[in-house]
Amino acid sequence: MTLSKIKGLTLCVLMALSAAGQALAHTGVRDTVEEGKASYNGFTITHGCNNSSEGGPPAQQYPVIGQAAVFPFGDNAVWRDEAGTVIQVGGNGGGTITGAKLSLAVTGYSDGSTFKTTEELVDSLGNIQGLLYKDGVMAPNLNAITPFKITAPTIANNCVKTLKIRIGVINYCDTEKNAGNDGKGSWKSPKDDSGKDLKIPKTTSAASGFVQADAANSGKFKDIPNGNGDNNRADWWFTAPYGGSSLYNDPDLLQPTFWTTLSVTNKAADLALCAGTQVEYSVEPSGIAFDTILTGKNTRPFTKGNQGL
Ligand SMILES: [Cu+2]
Repeated sequence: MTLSKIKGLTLCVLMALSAAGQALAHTGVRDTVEEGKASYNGFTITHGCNNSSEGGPPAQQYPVIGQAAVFPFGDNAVWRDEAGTVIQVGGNGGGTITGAKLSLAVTGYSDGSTFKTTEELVDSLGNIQGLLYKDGVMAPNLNAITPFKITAPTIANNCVKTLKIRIGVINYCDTEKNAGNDGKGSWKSPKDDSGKDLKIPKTTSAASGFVQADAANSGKFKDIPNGNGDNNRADWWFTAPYGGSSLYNDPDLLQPTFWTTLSVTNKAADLALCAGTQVEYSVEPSGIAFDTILTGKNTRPFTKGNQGL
């Protein structure tokens, strides 16, 4: 575990403690889905971006200014059993689902409440494998949902009670950054799609006198000439991609175990037919999926170049 991840965890623990009754949460998926059903769903953004120097205590949170997601699909789907052992790459996960290959029929919503623009990221055959949300900002002390639609596969294996669909999600915290230039240069206040500064609701408390520091006087987050700290360009909500990734391999940003996860549940009637032990399987996008869908070009303006993002 790296300093930056300890740092990030500390922020989450602090937040969980300060918000009574609220579970410790990273970016997740709003609703579980029953097998075979379509779901108008969304990613849950439960806190803003961290801002601190390497190894230092979290200073305050900064706005999430965009998000990208890559879903498992077809030949890029890595199927795992409950122990995490890979069952199959591509195909139907050794008979886990009824279809020949995984296709979630991912669709973006045209109505973005937090981020004005949603783009569908497609492969060379036009299949939607990812989504990019941009042109907006989430005030760091609020929460947000970024919408998407999928259709859950039908589970063929009656002993699989839950199929955990892991999605590679990135919350962006800065623009034109990569592993090489993160921590250098200034942090620029978020802009809308016409280049105007975005107004961000302030968090204040008359009782305690708390005022979100950077937005205190203007209602806008001001540029920070010395940046927002190293490893704070984005929050990655996935572990090292299977098969390796040439774009997403920064140990400072990769999670030790966490994935943003959509749970697909099997029907009770199907589970009643299981003669053995009920298990949870998972499926995730491979390194190839990350490298071909969340390319530098597809993740502008948050990234720069096409290596070490
Ligand atoms: Cu978190």
